[in-house]
Amino acid sequence: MDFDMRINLSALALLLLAACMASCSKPAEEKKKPNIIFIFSDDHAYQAIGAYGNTLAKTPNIDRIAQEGALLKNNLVTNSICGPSRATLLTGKYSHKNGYKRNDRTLFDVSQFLFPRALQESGYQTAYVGKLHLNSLPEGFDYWNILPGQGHYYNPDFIGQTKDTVRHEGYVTDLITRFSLDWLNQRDPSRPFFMVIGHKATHREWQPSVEDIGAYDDVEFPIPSTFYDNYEGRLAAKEQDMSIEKTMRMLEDLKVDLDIDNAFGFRRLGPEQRAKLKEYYAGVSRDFHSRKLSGRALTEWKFQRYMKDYLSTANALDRNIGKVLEYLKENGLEENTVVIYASDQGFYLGEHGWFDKRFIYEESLKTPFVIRYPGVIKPGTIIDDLIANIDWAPTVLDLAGLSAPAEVQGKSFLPLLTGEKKSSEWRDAVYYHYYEFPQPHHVYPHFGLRTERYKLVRFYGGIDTWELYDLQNDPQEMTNIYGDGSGGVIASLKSRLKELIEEYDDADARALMQ
Ligand code: SGN
Ligand code: CA
Repeated sequence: MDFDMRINLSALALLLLAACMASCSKPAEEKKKPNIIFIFSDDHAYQAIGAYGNTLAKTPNIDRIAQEGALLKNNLVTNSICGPSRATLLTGKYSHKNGYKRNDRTLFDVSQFLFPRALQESGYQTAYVGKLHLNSLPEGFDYWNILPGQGHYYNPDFIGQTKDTVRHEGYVTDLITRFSLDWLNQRDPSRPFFMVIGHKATHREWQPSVEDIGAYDDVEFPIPSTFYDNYEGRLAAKEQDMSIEKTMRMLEDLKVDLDIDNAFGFRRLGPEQRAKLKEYYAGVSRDFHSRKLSGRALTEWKFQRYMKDYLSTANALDRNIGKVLEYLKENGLEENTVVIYASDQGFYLGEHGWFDKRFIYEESLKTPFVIRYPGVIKPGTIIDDLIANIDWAPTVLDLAGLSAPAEVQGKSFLPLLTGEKKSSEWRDAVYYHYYEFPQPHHVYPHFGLRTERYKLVRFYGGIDTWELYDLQNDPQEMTNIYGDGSGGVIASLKSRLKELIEEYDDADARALMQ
């Protein structure tokens, strides 16, 4: 072989190598990292979403995420309340491990492992916009702009990175979306991003955007079959203070005879918009007085009004999710951006006669979760497995090609979403522990577990009761069969419960099980 030929051969080899580097399949970690948007609402019940079976609610954009991706049917929270759910989102740990058990003055410990920080360290740009509700400022985010505490619906204040509290004109759901898209516009397009869009909607007191008032006025909502529950055999359920009949307030919640000009939230509005809401609720009040209702008719009227304001508030939420989806499409980001929509917990829409959350019962234990990742998650995927909110952090890390440290208590369900893992390889039970008592809503602390078929619960802190439900025969949890000779089932569920208490190292529950 002469010299020239040798040079040509090496040049050819180099060319082949270069071509392969450009087109041969790359190892997984070299694949382009996806952008991830986690849209996180507040108190938005799965029963209020079209994709979860509600035929009256208008949620086309949430439904679209589900149709184009996956819907989790059993996405359970581990402590059904706002701050604790957010602390679990950020840490992948139970409340007793991340230190945030209640919505009180606890300062969330930001020195612990927070998954957005791990994303940052791996090159992601990160942002948090909207409701955080953790008494601490965001950590692990390059950009943030948050609501103080619960925030306001109309002309809300935001705390930005200069730590100043600034009032912005507009409706909270629109503003949160606008700030999120503004940040996307100025990001570095050469690096992937992760963003939490944290909504206030649909939290009490359900104050809709002016453009959505009256959106459900023509709808008569079906009364849930458990609406007149008498709580027999369930002491904690009997002693709660979260019923539509007794707890829901005519003034602040239902806006009957509410002095809109001076009322909390509404008084922040400018005169023009305030006048529109004033007129609308004056009509509601007139209608109410003309009916002269009492007893069940009164409670049912309250339920109808509750549903109307709740779903009208959710309309802006869904519309704004649509704006985010549209933005991704217009900017060529649709293919490589994972979009997640979830709520911090479930909520009662009249089931058991209630609003609010807290209980381990199905409506507040389960929260909606839909996710779209084109090319990776098959459209129309339905996941029945028992997912818990401790799994959200490790799943997002997995999407970014990162693994969670040992202290994270959840596990990634990405393999379930892609079909790489079968249900039989997943967990058989989710552990739950709720603490906040007595205020607000007087729900006794409790812990327990939910398996595919059963739910075993122990209430404590003033009462000491056990409850057992067979969800196959009693999906609405109306009959506590704990005292009914279900001995074998109880023994095996209690032993599984003890195992979970050990696995998650819950000292308070361990002491109560002695
Ligand atoms: C407020 C509400 C309660 C609600 C908590 C917690 N009362 O206190 O009804 O349970 O927030 O909600 S209100 O009169 O202020 O509306 S959470 O979603 O933040 O956990
Ligand atoms: Ca909440």
